[in-house]
Amino acid sequence: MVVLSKPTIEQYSNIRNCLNPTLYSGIPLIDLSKPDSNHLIVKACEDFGCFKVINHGISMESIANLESKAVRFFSLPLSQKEKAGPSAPLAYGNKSIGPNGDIGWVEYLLLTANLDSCSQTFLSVFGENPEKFRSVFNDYISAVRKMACKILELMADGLKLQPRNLFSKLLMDEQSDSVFRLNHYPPCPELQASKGANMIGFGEHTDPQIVTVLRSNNTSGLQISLRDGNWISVPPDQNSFFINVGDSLQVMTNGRFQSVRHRVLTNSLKSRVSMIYFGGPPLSEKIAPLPSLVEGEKSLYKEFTWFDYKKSAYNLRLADNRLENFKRIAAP
Ligand code: GA4
Repeated sequence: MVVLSKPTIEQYSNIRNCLNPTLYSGIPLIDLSKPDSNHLIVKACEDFGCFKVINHGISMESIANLESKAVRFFSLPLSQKEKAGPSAPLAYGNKSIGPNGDIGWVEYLLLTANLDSCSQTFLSVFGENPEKFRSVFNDYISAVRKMACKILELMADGLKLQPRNLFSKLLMDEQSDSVFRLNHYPPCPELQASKGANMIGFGEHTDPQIVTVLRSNNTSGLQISLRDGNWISVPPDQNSFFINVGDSLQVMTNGRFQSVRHRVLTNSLKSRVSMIYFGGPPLSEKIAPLPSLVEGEKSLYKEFTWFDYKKSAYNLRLADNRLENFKRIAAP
């Protein structure tokens, strides 16, 4: 991240005296080892669109190994990080997020979740041992994908859907279009001077995929929007993973689950690093409300392919409500 001069900082959005800056302790915490977790997950997805999980089965070693690779990558000189390239399989970006001009106090690396076909040349941005990075990455991704699939199966159970792998098989598919993102939000010391102001690291949005699995270091910054529209801060938690419903799951559940609006604000003192797995279906997969969840109710969304939805998501700004365009009856 380039250190910005004072005038440049003005291009970043400030949120003054943001509502409820205190950390909110009401986000559902699900113990994956408990037999009633399926019902609790369904309730959390209906009420919040997100929840935290413990007893997730992912080793601290696997998390720490990848986090240290991420921290090391972000500490490299900009010219080295930019070798990652602007698009798949590795896309490094700094300040501008996505193709539509959203700006944030963030730098990131976006990777395809399957690095098997990614050449050593690409991976050499991580240092002299690309194969070591590949193995640390693969360890983490396979553990996180396994957990995401378990959660999706518990959701299917809780919703009484058959077969129970009807969501998880989309992530397990060889063609699954899942992505992984490393985000670094450097501290912004200038913020200390303007008391009560927060700056946007990653603007408000919902995730377009099926499910998101987020892990961050011990620094706050993530906020979610509650059903009443208030923004609340999610406390950092080293024991859990933060899971959120994506737009595609909202559509498949015919709106019973809601994808959660979230954003990240920067800290004036501490650096935040997050590692996020976005579980997505194959590009050709048709996404539509599941007939058993529509029974007796109106189908809220038109059918679309993940390819089309992704394309439209990338054409809209982060804060736009993309799903509106896919509703059967568009909002007046
Ligand atoms: C949000 C979720 C994931 O980070 C992401 C993001 C993507 C990007 O960074 O390129 C998008 C954003 C995300 C949705 C709207 C578009 C696309 C930035 C943006 C402005 C990788 C994804 O799949 O969608």
